[in-house]
Amino acid sequence: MLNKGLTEDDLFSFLSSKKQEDIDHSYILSSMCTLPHTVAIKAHDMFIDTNLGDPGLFPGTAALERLLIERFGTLFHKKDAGGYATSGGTESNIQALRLAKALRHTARPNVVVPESAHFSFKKACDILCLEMRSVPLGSDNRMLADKASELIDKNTIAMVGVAGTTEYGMVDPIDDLAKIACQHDIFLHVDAAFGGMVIPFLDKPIPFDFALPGVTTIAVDPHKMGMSTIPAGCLLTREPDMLDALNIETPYLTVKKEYTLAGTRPGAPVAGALAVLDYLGSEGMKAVVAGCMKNTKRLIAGMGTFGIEPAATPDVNVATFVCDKVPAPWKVSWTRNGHLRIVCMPHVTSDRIEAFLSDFGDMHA
Ligand code: 0PR
Repeated sequence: MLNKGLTEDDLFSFLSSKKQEDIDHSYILSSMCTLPHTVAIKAHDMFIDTNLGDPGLFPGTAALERLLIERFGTLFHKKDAGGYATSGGTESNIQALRLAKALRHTARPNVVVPESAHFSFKKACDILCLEMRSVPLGSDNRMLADKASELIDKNTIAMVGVAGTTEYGMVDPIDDLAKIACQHDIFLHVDAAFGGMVIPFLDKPIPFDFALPGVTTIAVDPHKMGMSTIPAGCLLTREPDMLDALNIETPYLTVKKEYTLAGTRPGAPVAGALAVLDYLGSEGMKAVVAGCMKNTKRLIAGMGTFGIEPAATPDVNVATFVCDKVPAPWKVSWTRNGHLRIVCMPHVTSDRIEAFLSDFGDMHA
């Protein structure tokens, strides 16, 4: 710690020098986060001092959290769904499995998870002492439902399906998984951290939500395609009071029990997330998603003109290619199979796609 504090000028010139070291979003093609919407920033600022960890002190902010859950419940065909605002997909996935474990007692619990699942499930299984059984993918990069079925036994407490996989942007056959979950009477958690704010707004939505009877919980992240400020995730439960199974006593707070993982929780990104949803409405979200999907298709077609093949036909706005090099200073990512991966987020506008294709063409020539 500094002995004598800095002047405000010195402090902020230091901070701005560090900010300049960050990568300009114009060149970020690898992220599932994006620039927050202006209304999210405004709402975030307004609620900057709020803590949902002690909701009795912030009843207005707590009401916004309930509204956010209600908006997603309605979007996911279960208006009275339960849930709460998490810090993102990792916390939602941990809490979903924690809930499954609390509701189903077995001596050696296991969970059946697709090979494509996000690494947060490894953290969840580690923390919760669950055996993780990996289900292989088919040639279309989707989880094989019949293989999942084969891995289920009397110690299986939950199955996971992904609606918008991190690496290839695929939606697992959630309808088939939901039927299997019903047959075996197990929990089905759908990780829609990315796809939950894309799929409902597609021209032809793919079934993935509570409209399917076997779906128990859904993770969705406003801080990805919801253009909120970070950190904003949501965990939704089919039954309104399901999370009560995780309650622990909090004697000296304004509420006497809590089921959340974090204690202190920021209200600001919750206000930011709701602000975007209510400002854009489903018409606005459809326009955002249509733009991202159009850019994804344009990128795939553009790469095709250089003889670069797509590695998958994505359901959502994640494009992958059989390609091993891109020009500087573009920031892309590489899947575990070595494919080039570009996420066409809202900040990746059609102009940025054209600029990338032009630089790629120059390098490729
Ligand atoms: N589930 C899915 C399907 C995800 O894609 C992710 C993260 C998570 C869960 C975990 O979410 P949180 O990171 O919010 O806990 N997907 C991105 C990834 O790992 C996150 C990300 C975002 C990575 C921006 C890099 C980046 O620049 O690729």
